[in-house]
Amino acid sequence: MINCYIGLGSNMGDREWHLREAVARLAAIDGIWVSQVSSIYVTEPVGFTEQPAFFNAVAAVRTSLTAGQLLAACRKVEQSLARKRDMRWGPRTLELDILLYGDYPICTRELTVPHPRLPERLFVLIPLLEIAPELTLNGESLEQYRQQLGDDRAVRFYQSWHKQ
Ligand code: GSY
Repeated sequence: MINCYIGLGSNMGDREWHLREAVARLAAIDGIWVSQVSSIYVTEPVGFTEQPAFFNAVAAVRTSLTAGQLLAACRKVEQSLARKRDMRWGPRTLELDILLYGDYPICTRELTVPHPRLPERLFVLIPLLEIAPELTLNGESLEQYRQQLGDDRAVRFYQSWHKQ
């Protein structure tokens, strides 16, 4: 069984519902067990900035799937939620990114893990730190990466995953 982390993002339609439904649909797939989900954060768009704010979260999953099978499962969930994305960096109903697949580095045409932009994205680092503060990447703690990025006002707590 491999411990993995999946980043979730949505900035179209009912953003909270997209994240919650994506986690439920991932959990319904054979070979995927969702063990923890971070809070939901409302985050300013990175890249193309003239688009609505994102909701972001990170899920910890245990899986018996290969990385390729896990990627296919993520794509299936995106498509089942009618993923819309007209521009490469533009708005999307749902994006699922495999951030880490155990300790394994993966570099194929479809998938690079650890996710190459993880260290520079506060909208990933902050929810990931919330559920896995002990993780390191290339010998540096996630907290060190977060501190190097400095100003974190673009990533704000929105709601706990488990609502009271
Ligand atoms: O890579 C995920 C899509 N994405 C996001 C995102 O999820 N959150 C924020 N804040 N900015 C983003 N830019 C892109 S592209």
